[in-house]
Amino acid sequence: MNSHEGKMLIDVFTIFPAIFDSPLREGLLGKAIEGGILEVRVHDIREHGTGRHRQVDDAPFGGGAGMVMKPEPVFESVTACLGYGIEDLERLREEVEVVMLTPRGERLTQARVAELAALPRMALICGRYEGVDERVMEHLCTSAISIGDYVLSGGEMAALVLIDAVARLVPGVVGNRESLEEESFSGGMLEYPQYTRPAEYLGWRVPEVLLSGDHGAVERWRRQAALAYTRRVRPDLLRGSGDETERED
Ligand code: 6GU
Repeated sequence: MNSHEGKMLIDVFTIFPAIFDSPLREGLLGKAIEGGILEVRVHDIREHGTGRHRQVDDAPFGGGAGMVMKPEPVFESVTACLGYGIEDLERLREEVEVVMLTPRGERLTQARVAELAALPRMALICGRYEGVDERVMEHLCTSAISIGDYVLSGGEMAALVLIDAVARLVPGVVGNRESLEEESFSGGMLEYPQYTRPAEYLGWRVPEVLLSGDHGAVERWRRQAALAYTRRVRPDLLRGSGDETERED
């Protein structure tokens, strides 16, 4: 699954670096970073803003609402931080996956997450939702990703979603490999319901079969429960023979 034997390096480019502080310290991501399996470097695009005011955005050519992210701070921040010359964009793009987080991108799937997890490094550019000068997309990025059909105020939360999903697939980050193999989407179905102690709470008993110790019966019950649940909540996944995310039903 993973060709780089361990460590993954992610460079994030944003005008709001503080958003990343606590999500990268807590839980699974915090552990992965502490353990040296994952390294995330967060860069403030404003350090490469233009003029006395370190300007990072400007009004759109042709008019319209909102502001557009200027190209120079993004190009300069990414090339400088990754150690490439501004004349070396072709080599940069060959050597690093440079992802723009934008609602205009391709919708993220678990299959795409697995592809990214196999790379040794990637750079994530967090756009602001009003837009980023298209020359960044055309000449600096290698792909554009959206996390779903709704609009966020910026790409930062989406970048965190992507980092979390990718990090879990890097070997050594999630302890139990089995839990990765069984989970939702790897099998094209949603997960079966889980229960733990107490066996009865406020009069609600957990399904008896789960207490039976009959592993075959438990297995069959789970498969059936997953199927029934998926049919009700995400029937599109069952009709699937390819990219379920293309569907709008
Ligand atoms: Cl990646 N960015 C923004 N601003 N909104 C989004 C998104 C990304 N994905 C879904 N909505």
